[in-house]
Amino acid sequence: MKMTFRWYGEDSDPIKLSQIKQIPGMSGLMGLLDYKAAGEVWTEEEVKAYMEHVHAAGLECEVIESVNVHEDIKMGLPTRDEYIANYITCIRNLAKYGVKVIIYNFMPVFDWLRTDLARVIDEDGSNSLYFDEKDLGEMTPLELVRKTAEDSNGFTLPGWEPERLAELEKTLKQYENITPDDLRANYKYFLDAVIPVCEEVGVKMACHPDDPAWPIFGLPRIAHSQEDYDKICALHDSPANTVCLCTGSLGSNPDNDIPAIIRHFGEMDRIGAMHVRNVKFLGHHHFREAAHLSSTGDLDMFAIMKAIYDTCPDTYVRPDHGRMIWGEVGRPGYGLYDRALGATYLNGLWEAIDKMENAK
Ligand SMILES: [Mn+2]
Repeated sequence: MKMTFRWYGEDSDPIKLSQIKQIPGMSGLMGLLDYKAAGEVWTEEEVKAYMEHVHAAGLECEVIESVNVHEDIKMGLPTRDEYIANYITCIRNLAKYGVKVIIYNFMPVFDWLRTDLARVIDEDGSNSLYFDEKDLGEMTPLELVRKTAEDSNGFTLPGWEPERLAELEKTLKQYENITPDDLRANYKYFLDAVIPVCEEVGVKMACHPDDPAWPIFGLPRIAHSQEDYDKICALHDSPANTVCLCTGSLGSNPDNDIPAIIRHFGEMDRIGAMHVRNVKFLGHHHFREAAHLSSTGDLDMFAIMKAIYDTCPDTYVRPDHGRMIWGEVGRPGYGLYDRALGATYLNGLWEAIDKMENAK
């Protein structure tokens, strides 16, 4: 297991690489070039400069997140081939500088969604990301986007880049006639093009789940259960076609047994990376994010780390969204303090599991 940390880059993340380096047991980043729009080429010069900067701080960067798939690819438009060619160039450029895993998603229009980015937790006065479908029911997609932008302390959320949302209504309309099976067919077209390149250059594509783990605004969503991921793995059968198993995203639906799903795909050698965090269920389609510690939420983090240990022990792990604590002001979900606590806790669970297994 390699413990890693999501970082948005020197210009848009208030957290410094030197701070990340001081978190015990941190091997490196799950990095990204956050200024890149979906469909753009990440040039070799840009990737090289980024990697040199990260390495100079004593950190690795073998995992890259958010090489976003252009909407035309998801919708299967004739222009998709040009964007797929750009995607392949990104894969090649990233592989050249040591990237082993690329995390992406195939969610139409929206990346993760919340109805409140700073819900105060009564027990201790911290705040965390929150979702209540009842609140969503009264909001149009456009209103939700506007509210999210206003609430995010001036930072752009992943997948919420203003340029992507300028034509939101048009895009929503285009999706009205696209069924989940259509979306899967478009997904297969994409995988058939990129996975052979990944095999050639030694990169795994890791698909992040829908978040929350059910359809939103009537859009087709195809990555929020074990059955969904079985279908995705079957679209292009290759060890390079893998899952980014995000415990908090899949775990937003209590029907998803997270340790069992990790074991299922871990045994298939189809877990490219793990995002590990906890959620607290508050009702039907109603949850908030919690500290990583098992007892503060509803996921069993020991069972999750044990499933990783048993079935995919060499994978990359990062603490996922954290709460905002100790007065920190930053990007919602991506503060330094609570994620550092999360990483330390997960490393502690790992050490205990490892020592107990070796003492047998
Ligand atoms: Mn995640």
